Amino acid sequence: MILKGKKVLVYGTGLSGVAAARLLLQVGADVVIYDENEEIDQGILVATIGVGLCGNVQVLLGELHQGLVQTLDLVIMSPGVPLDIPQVALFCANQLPIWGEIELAYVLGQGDVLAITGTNGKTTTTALLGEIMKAHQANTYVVGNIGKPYTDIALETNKDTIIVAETSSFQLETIHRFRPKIAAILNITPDHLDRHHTMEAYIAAKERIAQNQEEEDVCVLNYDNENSKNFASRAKAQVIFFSTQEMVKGVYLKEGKIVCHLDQPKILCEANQLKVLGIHNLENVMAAIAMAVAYGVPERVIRQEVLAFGGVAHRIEFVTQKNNVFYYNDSKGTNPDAAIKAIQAMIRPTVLIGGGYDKDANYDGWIQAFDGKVKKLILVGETKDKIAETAKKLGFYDIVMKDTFEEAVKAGMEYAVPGDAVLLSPACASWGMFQNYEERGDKFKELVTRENIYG
Ligand code: UMA
Repeated sequence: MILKGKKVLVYGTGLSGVAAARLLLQVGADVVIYDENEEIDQGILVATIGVGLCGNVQVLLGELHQGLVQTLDLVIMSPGVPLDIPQVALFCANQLPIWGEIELAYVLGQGDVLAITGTNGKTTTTALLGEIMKAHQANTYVVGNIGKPYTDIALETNKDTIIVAETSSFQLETIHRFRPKIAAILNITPDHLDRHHTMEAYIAAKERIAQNQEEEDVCVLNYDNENSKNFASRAKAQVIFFSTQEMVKGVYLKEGKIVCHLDQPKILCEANQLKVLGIHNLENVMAAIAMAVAYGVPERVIRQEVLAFGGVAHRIEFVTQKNNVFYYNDSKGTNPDAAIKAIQAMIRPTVLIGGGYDKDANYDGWIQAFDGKVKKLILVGETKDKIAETAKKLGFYDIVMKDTFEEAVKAGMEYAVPGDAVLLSPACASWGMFQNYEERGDKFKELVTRENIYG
């Protein structure tokens, strides 16, 4: 479809909607940006889109009228907007094509798309694959659900561009022609059922990532996850598996080594050389390796990037190693459930820094998850007394209370001995001490990487 002169409604004024509107204006479309939320500041919205540079946009908030809908040629939906709402029924009744922002970018862009979906691990796999592909070819963009709309860069692409895209089930529901050269379905477990209603519908949305693939394309699947593995029999593309359990055609784990076996088996690296921790991260790494190998990236480049990869910022992120003490930043562990995952991933005696804003959480499960791994708990913030009481009630007494975040980090560094890990995984929000978890994690990284903590 030629979009110049077409009247396009962009549904949603978040990251996705703003980027889609900007792209549409750049290609000469007549754009109406719409949001159900009437409180949105139109001036700020228009300034954010950057209108004037490239054209005019009409902003519409609140109710959507049939009269306007009849004048439209196309609708671009934001991923957070469900498709079973009356407005979408109205678009369908008017036979309007409904695209997502991913479809729009794909249609207007060029290059090879490597796309990743899955219930868990999408962002980590996308980030690592992005690093590998950038090392292989500088003309690489990392986009999608990871937080950078694909439409933001669509017009910068050319036939040699590589696009590494994290794609959510929400985004995949509104693709039509989107065809990744290499796709991966990492795993599918129950999630977002409020939106998709049934597990079947959720699985179908995820599988759409491969619906337009042809025999020359590749689909990477997880042999250890039934819902991912089962797609192999329906995939049109060539299937490559990854597995930590079985020696599959693809990438697998054997005697602690990550082996890549397409034509003949080749050891890529030892699993214990990875900086990222936990079985889930091992799976993410193997998926990224499988995708990169399938694209033809030399093993030397893949190994170099895999071994350098410290994970996604603030999620059990490897920060540094000093005097054989390993520092991890899990500032995104803002609730006990997330913080439990970080402890489970630790493979060394751990000095744990926790505490923060009180969200009225229950810390029993978190303390129970210490499981002999946590040798010292350093507490700070509003919740420190409540957590200390819970810990003592459950028989954990190795607790140090600190007044400031800096003092807590300093104490963590002092208590750790060679062979230990120091983990910031607070199980609480950062408010009260920081604006957000990113600021807290950045402060931790700054303090532990400083030559002299007193400096
Ligand atoms: N809106 C409506 N009606 C609705 C729902 C939303 O009008 O029924 C409006 C809201 O008022 C708001 C706008 O739509 O103004 C928000 O749109 P959005 O929810 O699609 O959010 P964006 O800011 O555009 O961000 C989206 C993704 N959000 C979702 O899928 C919910 C971001 O993924 C993504 O990073 C971004 O596009 C860029 O591609 C976030 C996410 O939570 C991280 N993803 C889910 C997940 O990871 O589990 C799928």
